[in-house]
Amino acid sequence: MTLLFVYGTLKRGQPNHALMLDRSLGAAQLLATAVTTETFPLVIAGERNVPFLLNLPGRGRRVHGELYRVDERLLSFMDVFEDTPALYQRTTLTLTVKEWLGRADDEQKTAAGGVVEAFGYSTGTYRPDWPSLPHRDNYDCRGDHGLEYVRK
Ligand code: PCA
Repeated sequence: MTLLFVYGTLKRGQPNHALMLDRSLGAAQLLATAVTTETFPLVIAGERNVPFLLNLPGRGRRVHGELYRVDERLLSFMDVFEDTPALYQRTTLTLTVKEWLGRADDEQKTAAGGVVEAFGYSTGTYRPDWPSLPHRDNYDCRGDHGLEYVRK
């Protein structure tokens, strides 16, 4: 079992969420809404207005997203889809659970203080001006930023 935190286009209601539900790619189970325990800059950048969590802990804001249990097949697919390691790198993030949505008897639920570690796609391969872009805390492709996501 692997935990994956998503904060961008893979969240519910966002343009790539269908991939999380596509059983031909693997399996994902939504466990909880969660927020990063540390702060990071979450910026919308590049020609396609893509959300990036910059691997600069201590800067930016705590980033809100969703915690999933995924199988190895879906994780392997996502590594390719997210162009890892060129565009993003899959790193371990510490999350604080906000609302538990999974099974009541799930072992993860009892994790101390609702703090769990999960993989997430962050990046250290960003352009020098990206850290000074506006810092978000809850990505929405239709937000008032007006930077609509452009699919590959
Ligand atoms: N997809 C991944 C990283 C950013 C993105 O758009 C996610 O939703 O977490």
